[in-house]
Amino acid sequence: GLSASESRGAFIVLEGLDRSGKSSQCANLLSFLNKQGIAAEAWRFPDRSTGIGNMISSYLSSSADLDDRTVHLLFSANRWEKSSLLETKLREGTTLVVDRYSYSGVAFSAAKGLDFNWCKAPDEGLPAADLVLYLNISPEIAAARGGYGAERYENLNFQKKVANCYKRLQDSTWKTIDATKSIDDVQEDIRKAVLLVIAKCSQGQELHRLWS
Ligand code: ADP
Ligand code: FDM
Ligand code: MG
Repeated sequence: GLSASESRGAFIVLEGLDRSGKSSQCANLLSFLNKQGIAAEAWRFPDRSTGIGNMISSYLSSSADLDDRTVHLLFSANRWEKSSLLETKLREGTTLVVDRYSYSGVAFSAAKGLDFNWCKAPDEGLPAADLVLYLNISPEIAAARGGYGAERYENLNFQKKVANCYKRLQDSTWKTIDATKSIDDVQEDIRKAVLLVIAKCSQGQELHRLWS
């Protein structure tokens, strides 16, 4: 773990329904931070580049079928396999801007009807985000943004269930962002919150673990 006095990068996660704007906002945020001279990297989960990530990708594109619990554990394993690098980066002072994390893991699997606490269990002990930016949008407005792609979970009924499960995960590390504003206005709200948490972490804010 990290001692309380060490300066480190911030662990920032963007969450939200499909088409809430996560990927656009992560890209904008990363270029903003880099222009400010702040060391930062953009990550995303699932990380489809690993062996486990390949299995997940096949599942999401429906070229493979997997049991619900099995795929849940693969998503979790995909975070665990990146966790030591993630912690090293933070310790080296790099801020991580991460597109989805354990919060998606629980919300999407619980939306299928799996038990909420069972869904949380495999991620227990992973580094917890310093800030979860929840891009809040109604499932209907999100769906109207050009329609969904062909991947699993990209339908209105399922997204409504996901939204309800996300609500159950919110705690003091979450900040709800109004994702119905323009891309630039959303980015402005995000930057304010992010600069505050980067300052806190550079002053030695302790890294927490899920699910505390
Ligand atoms: P996500 O990664 O959450 O699925 P994206 O960033 O890929 O979302 O955005 C989904 C679509 O919605 C894209 O076509 C994007 O241009 C559009 N979009 C993103 N943010 C906004 C916004 N604030 N207002 C209108 N359209 C947006
Ligand atoms: N997803 C993502 C999960 O079901 N569990 C997880 O742990 C994570 C990280 O995978 F439908 C789902 C959420 C979404 C899909 O899509 C990934 P994007 O477009 O790569 O974010
Ligand atoms: Mg995306």
